[in-house]
Amino acid sequence: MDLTLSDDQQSFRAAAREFLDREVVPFRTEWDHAESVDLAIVPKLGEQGFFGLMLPEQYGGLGLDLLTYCVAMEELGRADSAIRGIVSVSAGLVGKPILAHGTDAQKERWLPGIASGELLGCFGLTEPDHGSDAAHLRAKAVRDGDDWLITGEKIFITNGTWADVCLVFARTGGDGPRGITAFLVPTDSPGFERRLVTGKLGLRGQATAALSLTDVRVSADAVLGEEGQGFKIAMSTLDTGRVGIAASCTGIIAGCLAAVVDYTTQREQFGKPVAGYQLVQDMIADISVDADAARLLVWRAADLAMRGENFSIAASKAKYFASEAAVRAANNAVQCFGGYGYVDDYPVAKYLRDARVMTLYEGTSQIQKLLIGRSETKISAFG
Ligand code: COS
Repeated sequence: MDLTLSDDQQSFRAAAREFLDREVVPFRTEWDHAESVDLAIVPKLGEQGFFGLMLPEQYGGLGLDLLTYCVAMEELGRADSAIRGIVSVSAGLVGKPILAHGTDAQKERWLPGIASGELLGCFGLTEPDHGSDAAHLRAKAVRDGDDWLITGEKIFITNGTWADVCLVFARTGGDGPRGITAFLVPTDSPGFERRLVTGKLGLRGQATAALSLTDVRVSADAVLGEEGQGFKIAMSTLDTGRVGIAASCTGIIAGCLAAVVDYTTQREQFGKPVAGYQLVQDMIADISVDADAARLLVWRAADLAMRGENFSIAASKAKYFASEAAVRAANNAVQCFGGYGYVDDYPVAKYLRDARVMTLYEGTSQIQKLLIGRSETKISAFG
């Protein structure tokens, strides 16, 4: 594993940072207060290549690798996690499984729009009564001639009210993971209702929704992959999703480090910069080590994936460590800023609020630990 980025990857990072510093960073607080980003940013993110980064050129993508995607996620996480979520859900949780499991017709229909940002996707797995226990979800799809009728409830769906297509996981067979099928459902289908979830602690700029499907009719060509393979599609999609979350957490930690170094080397108390106090350097050192360790776990997982090896557990380790570290780093950053860290004049309060969800979604820290524990012991603690 090469621990340095290639020239192309470094150029991509520089261009991404320059774009985000210009188009996102100056507006992130305003969007956070408004509880919505300005959606005019979406096609600009598309033009910059964020949505199509890993999609092939034939669909309007850049055809780049997972490590470069992680670099993009890190930069997006540093700039604004709300924007990162819009990109990673549409590109990573919808575009990527369509590319991996879709028919040519499905790819032609959805991928060019996803790559340009003209279309947004959302990922309909979590239900009100089935979060961690996704294998027992209850949304149901029944056959009606050649069509399917889908009925069920989904919750905490990023991009939910904005998305054009929802990757819906619904039960088509018996209980458990083997009875689940994935469907690509246009969100303007009759019977597809969505409601904004408001009052979130963080990620306020992105739309999070509750979805309600009542006899939503889709034709047979809406099935993604094979019938009964939906859970595997969801889990393998989340493997890469978790690497992306971990990368974006690395961005939060790196952003905290930059903000803290900048502030504490200028802010004076008792006649000298607060960075000169050992107790402050103690916190800065912890943030710095967390940034390096999180990034290395992300790159290790990406490297395994790019070499075609199983990377599920490496993804869980990266996601578990980086998300916990992001919360820790943001909390330390607020401490270094004192009272100024508690208000929106500096980025660290938002980093802390945005970081908090990272240990919850795409699999809680506890789920990641149980996956790691099962892999080590060969004993499942689930169920
Ligand atoms: N890639 C491909 N297939 C996978 C997989 C992966 N990463 N993980 C599991 N599978 C397959 C298994 O191989 C198994 O296949 P077979 O039926 O052929 O044996 C099947 O899926 C069931 O797997 P498993 O037995 O591991 O399922 P469990 O119900 O024990 O555990 C957990 C599943 C709890 C790990 C899973 O439900 C999970 O990750 N939950 C968290 C969900 C989540 O992240 N939600 C957030 C949604 S996005 S905000």
